[in-house]
Amino acid sequence: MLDRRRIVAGLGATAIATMVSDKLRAAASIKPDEGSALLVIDVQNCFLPGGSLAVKDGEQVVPVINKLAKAFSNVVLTQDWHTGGHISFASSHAGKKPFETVNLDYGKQVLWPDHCVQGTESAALSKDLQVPHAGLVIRKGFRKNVDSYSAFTEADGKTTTGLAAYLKARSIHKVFLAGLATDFCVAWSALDARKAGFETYVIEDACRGIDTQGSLAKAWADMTQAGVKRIQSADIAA
Ligand code: VGL
Ligand code: ZN
Repeated sequence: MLDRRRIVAGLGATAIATMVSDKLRAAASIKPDEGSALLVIDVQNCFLPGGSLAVKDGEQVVPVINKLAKAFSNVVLTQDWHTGGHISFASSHAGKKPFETVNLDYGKQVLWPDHCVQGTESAALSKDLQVPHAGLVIRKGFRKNVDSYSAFTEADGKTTTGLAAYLKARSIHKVFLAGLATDFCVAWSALDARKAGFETYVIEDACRGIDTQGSLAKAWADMTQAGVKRIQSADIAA
């Protein structure tokens, strides 16, 4: 009787130990290497509390990104960088309000409050972002008549920002995305990264979404469909 109890207890302990070690392994299973880059999307004042297009809880991504960035030797930052009177601003379309849409020659455009105008404090990167080793800042959406949510390709679907060529020239084939907003600039960048052939990860807890008219659920569905991997910051080994 005693023996049998011991055997059962022993098996239980082994099973539990296996489960625990699997969990630990799953907890930080991705180790960024020289072929990996962290893309930090649009962590700018305009998308943070008090900004003209503030993303709910947007400030919460900053400490997560600061910590994550230490695990990457390759980091790229992006800035949404619009002209005054930009075509994506509702104020540029008579009778239109923010979050309504218009059809432009390159497709449907969501209209936004004025935001991230070139050279303004609103367009500056958050002063709390601590990524001094970032090697490149990509600005996008700087042509008055074309928006660019994506860090790779403008909304006309053909004008490149040069980012894919830059990454490839540096033998980077894996990209990890963080920042704002999950359902616009992060998602569009992730989808274009897949199109350009990169292994693509979106770090969910290092992003926050705008979520207008179902955009967040749609973005995740589109990203999953395109083979984007949805991970958490805890999955990345420091
Ligand atoms: C963004 C809306 C308009 C973003 C930029 O960074 O996700 N969203 N411009
Ligand atoms: Zn914008």
